[in-house]
Amino acid sequence: MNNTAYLALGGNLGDRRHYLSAAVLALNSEAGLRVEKLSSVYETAPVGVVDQPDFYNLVVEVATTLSAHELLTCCLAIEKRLGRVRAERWGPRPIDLDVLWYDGASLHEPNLTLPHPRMKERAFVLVPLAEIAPTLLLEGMPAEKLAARLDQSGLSCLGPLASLPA
Ligand code: GSY
Repeated sequence: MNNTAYLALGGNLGDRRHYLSAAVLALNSEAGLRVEKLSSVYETAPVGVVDQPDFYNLVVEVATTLSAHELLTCCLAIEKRLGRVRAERWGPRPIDLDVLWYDGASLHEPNLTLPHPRMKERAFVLVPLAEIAPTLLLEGMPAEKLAARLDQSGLSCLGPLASLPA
């Protein structure tokens, strides 16, 4: 598997732990994709539309032979399989999988911008990312430095996914 990518997972409807576990399992079952690292799970206050339930968020590192577009297609298919209906853009959802970073690629296409255009402002993405990839450079700055600059008051670290009660 010759490419490394980082994906952000999150959801705030239904059994949030279950949806994260199911998404990680689904990713690992894809041909040409292996989950290499998993951050802790963070319970996070909603950003954007604030009048919705708190999210569970985590970030995974994957090794893959898929292209960035194939990886996006795979993420969208997993969301759909797990019951996500894309209704309100910033609204509540059982599970969301975003491609954050793919082998340092810089892409500006209608359905895929890489690195993810909003990741640097989002503590719910950068804090778990910095946990598993502290030295990853985003526009020349290590993820851990960028994360340290963000307001983390809406985040609470719950520990590893496997240790959360079912
Ligand atoms: O972009 C991902 C969906 N999303 C989230 C999220 O995953 N976590 C938090 N805390 N707020 C969010 N707002 C949106 S939209």
